[in-house]
Amino acid sequence: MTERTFLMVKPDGVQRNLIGEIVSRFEKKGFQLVGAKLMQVSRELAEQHYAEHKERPFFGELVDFITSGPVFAMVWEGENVIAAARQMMGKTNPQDAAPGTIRGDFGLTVGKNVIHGSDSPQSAEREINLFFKEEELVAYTKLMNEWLY
Ligand code: 3AN
Repeated sequence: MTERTFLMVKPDGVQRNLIGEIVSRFEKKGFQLVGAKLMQVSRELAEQHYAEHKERPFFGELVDFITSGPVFAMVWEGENVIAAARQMMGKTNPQDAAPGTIRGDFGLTVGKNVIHGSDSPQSAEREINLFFKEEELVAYTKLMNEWLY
């Protein structure tokens, strides 16, 4: 089923020049980029984005970190992209994330784990709408056979 998901290179990933590497992995997998921007997240947006973690002890840390420098926000489209992107990201704690995953290859600590990705169709829709306006998303057809990716 074709879906859309929200992915974001966090401030540590941007500072460490990992945007290209991360975009490249999703492109090569066969997913399609439909929106992207380098941006500074405001405290208000961060608090909305992480609302479900409001009661967690690390909430303040989360908001401080995601607002500490620019992030690279993206919307990706493709077959089963929400779950597939989570697999490609690896486990939340990079120490548990398998080699070959983004967090397994590039992350060291749970607080600064390089990338965010929506965990369900509901969060994907909510997060896409939080970060992007409809006109910032570009739907287009790739000119290729379906088996050539
Ligand atoms: P994921 O990002 O894999 O969906 P969540 O939703 O459990 O993980 O957590 C959201 C974010 O909160 C994570 N990306 C991580 O940066 C941060 N986080 C999770 N657990 C901890 C923790 N124990 N201490 C500090 N930060 C945490």
